[in-house]
Amino acid sequence: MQVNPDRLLNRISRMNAIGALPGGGVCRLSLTDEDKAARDLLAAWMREEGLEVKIDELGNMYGIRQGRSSLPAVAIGSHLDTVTTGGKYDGTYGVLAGLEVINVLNENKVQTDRPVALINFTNEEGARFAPDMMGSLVVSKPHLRDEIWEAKALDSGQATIRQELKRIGYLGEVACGSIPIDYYLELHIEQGPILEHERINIGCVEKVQGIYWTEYELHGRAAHAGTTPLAVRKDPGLLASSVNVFIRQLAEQVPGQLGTIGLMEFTPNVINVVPDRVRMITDLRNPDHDKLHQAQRQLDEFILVESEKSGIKVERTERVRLAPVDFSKEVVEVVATAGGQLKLSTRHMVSGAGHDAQMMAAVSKAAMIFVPSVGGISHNINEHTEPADLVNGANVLLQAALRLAGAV
Ligand code: HGY
Ligand code: MN
Ligand code: MN
Repeated sequence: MQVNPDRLLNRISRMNAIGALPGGGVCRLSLTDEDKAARDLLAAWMREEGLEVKIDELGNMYGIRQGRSSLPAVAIGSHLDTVTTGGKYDGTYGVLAGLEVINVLNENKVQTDRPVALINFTNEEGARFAPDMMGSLVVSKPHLRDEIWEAKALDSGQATIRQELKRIGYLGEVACGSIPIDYYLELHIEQGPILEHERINIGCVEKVQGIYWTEYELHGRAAHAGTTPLAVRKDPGLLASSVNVFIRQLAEQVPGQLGTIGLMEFTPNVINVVPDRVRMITDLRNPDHDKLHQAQRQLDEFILVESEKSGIKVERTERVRLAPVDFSKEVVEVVATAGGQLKLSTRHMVSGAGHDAQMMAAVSKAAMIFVPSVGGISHNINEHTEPADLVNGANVLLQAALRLAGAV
């Protein structure tokens, strides 16, 4: 039993017509009209496959294929939302490969012991609303529902999650975390250079590194660029730039450490005005939690000292605090075995990117399957994975799902 390559690739390109960017790539920010259109298309495909479609309170979408027993499900999930410079495969590939697996089960009239549930999680990217992996976070921690409902968009619109879910018709009634799931599989592009560099077909992901997002509002004093002597300036732009340099030095000094500032907004953002305010969100990552915590502490210490020196007032908000997560050894081995049986080369690895699987690992036995990314590029409209690799990954997903669901 194999997946149908044309059907999988056609669905991916049909889905990527939604939010398509000129020159390739996709922009489907969470809970926008593009996200709604993608959700509606997936729901139609789920129904075509005879799945029972459920929507929970965070808008997570479930397509459930009944099994012979009422044991907790084997879930296959990922996300349809993208970053603003999204590629064709980040998230979309995993959701539609999961749909393809269900399509193959149906056309071969396979009865599984366990139900199989296809999931599209809300706001995995965190590009419009923080935190990222939001929908799966609330599935793993339902008590966070009300707080997350009130999360405001990072853009000027400031719409809340609940308002936007209602607006696009995906404020579901099913309680987050109420659908019983024992196993969770996520197929994803690696988004890094390792598999391509080592010419390996399949990554058996056993861990996801920790992620800390911290928002800083730096308040200085707007001033004339031409008349204000350096000594009297309170320039938050200068402080923000020194923070960026500090984060890179930290990353170079601390083993396994990465640091990025992808969001930095100047106000009033005018050529000849020393900025009044800078808003930035730092992204620190490390597979070692102690080192990550230490790096964050050093960063905060640096900002405190430098801001006091320059008379800048700092407002600090913790947006994401995710410890590294180990996946289920049992499920990782199911993935590795499936890859081997398909005569594909495999290697165990750590994920640099965050994924819904790291949330689902708290409430189910979870693991991920990676396929190579050309040039290791992602969160970039030039993201690419070869069709043969896309098909390999989907076939490993199919075999792993059959094994976990107890195909008869
Ligand atoms: O931030 C991440 O790693 C993921 O793409 N949300
Ligand atoms: Mn992703
Ligand atoms: Mn992503």
